[in-house]
Amino acid sequence: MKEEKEFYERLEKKGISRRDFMKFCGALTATMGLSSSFVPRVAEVFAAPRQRPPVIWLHFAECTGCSEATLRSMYPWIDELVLDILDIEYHETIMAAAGHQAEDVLHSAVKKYNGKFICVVEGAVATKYNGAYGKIGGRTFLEVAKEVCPKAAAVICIGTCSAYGGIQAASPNPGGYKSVSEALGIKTLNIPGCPPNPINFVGTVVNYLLLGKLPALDDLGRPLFAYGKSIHDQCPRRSHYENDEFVTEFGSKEAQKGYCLYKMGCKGPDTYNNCATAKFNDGTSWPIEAGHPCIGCSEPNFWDKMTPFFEESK
Ligand code: FSX
Ligand code: SF4
Ligand code: F3S
Repeated sequence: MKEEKEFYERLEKKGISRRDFMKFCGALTATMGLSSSFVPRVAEVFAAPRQRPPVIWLHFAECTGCSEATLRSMYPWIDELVLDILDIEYHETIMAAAGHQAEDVLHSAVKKYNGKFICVVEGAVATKYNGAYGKIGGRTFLEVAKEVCPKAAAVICIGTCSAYGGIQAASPNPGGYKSVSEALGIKTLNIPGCPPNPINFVGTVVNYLLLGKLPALDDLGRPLFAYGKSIHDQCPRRSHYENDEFVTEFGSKEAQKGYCLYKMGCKGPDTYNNCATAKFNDGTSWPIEAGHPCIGCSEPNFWDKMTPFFEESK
C-alpha cells in the first residue's frame, strides 16, 4: 500500500493524474485483449511491482528509433513506467557507463543473471565476413549476440530489424545481415514495426508479469494480441475500398474525403499489426489516419517485398 501511495505521488509530481494513468492502463488492457476487469491488476503491475525482471537490452544495426519510441514519444512518462517494472541492467542509450566500464557491466550482468534475464534486442546481426560489418568494443555483433542471447530466459526482438533483418537485410545486403533468430538459430518473441508501437512491447512485458508467461505467438513469433489481424481488416477506410472509392493523387478531393489509399501503394492488406486500434503518440493518429499509405513496416523483408512504396501492389 505504501509503495502504491508513493507511486501515485511520484506520478502527480510529474503532472500525471491517477485518471491519466488509469486511462493508459485501460488502453493497455484492451490492447492486450483482456477484459476491463483486468484494469486494476494491470495498474498494480506498475504501482506495486512484485518482481522486476533483470533486462539486458542490446543494440545492433538499427537507428535506435525503437528505443526512442519506447522511452520517449508515446506518453512523456512511459519511460518512468518501463523503468519501474524492469530492472534494466544494460542499455547503451540510457546507461551512464561508457567504454570499458559498459563492457564490464554487460559481462557481469550476464554472469549474475545467467538463465534469468530478459534479453531485448534492437537491430540486425551482420553475419558475412565473420560479422565484420558491425562491432561494439572490438567484438562483432555476432559474438555479442552469441554470448548473451542463449543465456536469456527469453529474447524479445523489438523492431523489424532484430525481428526480421529490416533495412540492413534489404537487397543486396552486403553485410549478410540477419534477424537474431536466423543469425543464432534460436526462437525469439518478435515485436516488429519500424518503429514498433511501444504499447505492444509494454503489453508483452505486462502479460509476462501479470500472468507469468509470454503471450501467445503466431508462426512469425509475433504476439497474437497485437499482430493477429491485418491493417486492412481494421482500417476505417475499408468501406471506401469495398465501394471502389480510391485516392489517386495526394492532396486531391478524394484524399480530403478520406478515400482508400490502395492505389497510392497501401500495403494494409498484406500487413498484420494493430496500428488502427492502438494508434501512436497517446492514441493521436496512425499512418493511414494521417493520409499516408501503410508501407508494411512490420512485415518480414518489407524493404524488398513492399517496394515501390507508393505504387499499387501488383
Ligand atoms: Fe529498425 Fe529499431 Fe526501424 Fe529504427 O532499433 S525497426 S531501423 S525504427 O530503430 O530497429
Ligand atoms: Fe485497406 Fe489500405 Fe485501403 Fe485501408 S487504406 S482499406 S488498409 S487498402
Ligand atoms: Fe507500419 Fe503500416 Fe502501421 S506502415 S506503422 S504497419 S500502418
